[in-house]
Amino acid sequence: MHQVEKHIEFFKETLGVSYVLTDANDLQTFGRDWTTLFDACPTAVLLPANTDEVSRLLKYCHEHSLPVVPSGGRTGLAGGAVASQGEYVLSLSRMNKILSINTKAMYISVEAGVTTQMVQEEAARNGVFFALDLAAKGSSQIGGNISTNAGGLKLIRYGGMREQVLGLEVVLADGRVLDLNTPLRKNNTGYDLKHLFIGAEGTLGVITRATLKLMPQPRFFQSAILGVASVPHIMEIMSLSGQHGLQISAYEFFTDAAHKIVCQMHPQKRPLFTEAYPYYVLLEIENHQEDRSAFESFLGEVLEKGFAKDAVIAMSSREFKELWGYRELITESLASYGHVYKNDISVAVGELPAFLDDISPIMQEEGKNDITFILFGHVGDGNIHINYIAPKKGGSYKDFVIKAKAAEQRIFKVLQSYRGSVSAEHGIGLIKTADLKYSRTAEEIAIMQSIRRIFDPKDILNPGKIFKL
Ligand code: 2HG
Ligand code: ZN
Repeated sequence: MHQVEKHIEFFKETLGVSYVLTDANDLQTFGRDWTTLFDACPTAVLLPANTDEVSRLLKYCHEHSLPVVPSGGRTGLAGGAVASQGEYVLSLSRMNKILSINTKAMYISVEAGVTTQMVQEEAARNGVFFALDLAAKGSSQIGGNISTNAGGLKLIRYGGMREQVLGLEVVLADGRVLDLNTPLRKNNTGYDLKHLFIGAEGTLGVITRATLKLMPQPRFFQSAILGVASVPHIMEIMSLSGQHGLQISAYEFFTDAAHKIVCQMHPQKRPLFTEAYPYYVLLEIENHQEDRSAFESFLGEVLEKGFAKDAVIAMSSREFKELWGYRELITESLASYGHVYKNDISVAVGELPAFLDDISPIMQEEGKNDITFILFGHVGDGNIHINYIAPKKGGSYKDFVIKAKAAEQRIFKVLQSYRGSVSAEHGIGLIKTADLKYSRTAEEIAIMQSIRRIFDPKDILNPGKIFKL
């Protein structure tokens, strides 16, 4: 029997025939994430039902040196879940149970395949709150969120995924199960190994279970979108909110070009203001008590001082959703517009205005090469998404990416001088392996390689992702 057939036979015996997929459509679906740069080419998709099955699969793959791509909701934007080299995709989507929720000790315990939204809804049903919020929450899975240390829309208030994790269960490359899954809030007994797996993009182990923090449910939300003339004004508004004692839970921005494309692709979305402004800021305040006056007096001062030119305030939960739509629809609108290439960078929050000034001549020059730059993102965290776009009729995607990458390298050199990050939240995956050097020193990369060798000496877990061994 051919080697591959022997492996498939073993997987079918272990999981049951229905849970080993080799059909061309399934391979295409499970072999890619939301990036479009790579071809999907896995050998098979494996769908274990529990930790024991994951352990048996990995033990076998380790013994036979078979490459494995751990796979969550595949909403990633860095190619971290792409299987383009005949790998075996290990999808945790059948492991989607909420295991327990404790509203006194404020934690929820789940299997890795539950979606972010399922956790949010289970928390809300129990009168508490799970703080991670992402535009992709309906599909993104907790295991993937942890493996990529997802950031999202409320990081400014609650931190990213790392801050939500209390405990983890992880299956190592050779099948050993590492049980770090306690709800302890404090534990200073040596190295806290769970942190190694958070943001490791599936290269150090496969996360099978997690215990996550819960928070009291905020009851009152207020939000507004402001039309703003300059980036320094965006920063002034943020610091003024602090002076008014407001607890900001989201501070997002987008340029007029982003706004125009959302309105173009979604005709039901009318332009926000009669006049166009260079930037729009979406800010959200969460409160446990209703207090409209503080928000209103803050907005009054923002307008009076000229930091914003105009404001639209959500007066109901329908309007609140409506306002968020202008921000959350950007990624999808760009994808339906044409060719897209993405950056996901950060600098220290206070350095954003200077950084954007420094890269503005690059964007202007490169704009002459038929690239339009769309800026948006989590400005309150210093995390900017730069999307390079062009209409499809202008040429092939491949040629467009070559041009976009040339522009990107110029931007990354400036970023390096700010000691910024080439990936603030999406990760390195396959897309940014050559760019890791802009944000990490040779010593750091060497140490990361040594750690990876300890956990995965045969390099079977997500080989080639983040860096090569
Ligand atoms: C977001 O903030 C996501 O909406 C996607 O991180 C960003 O499309 C992007 O570049
Ligand atoms: Zn983002």
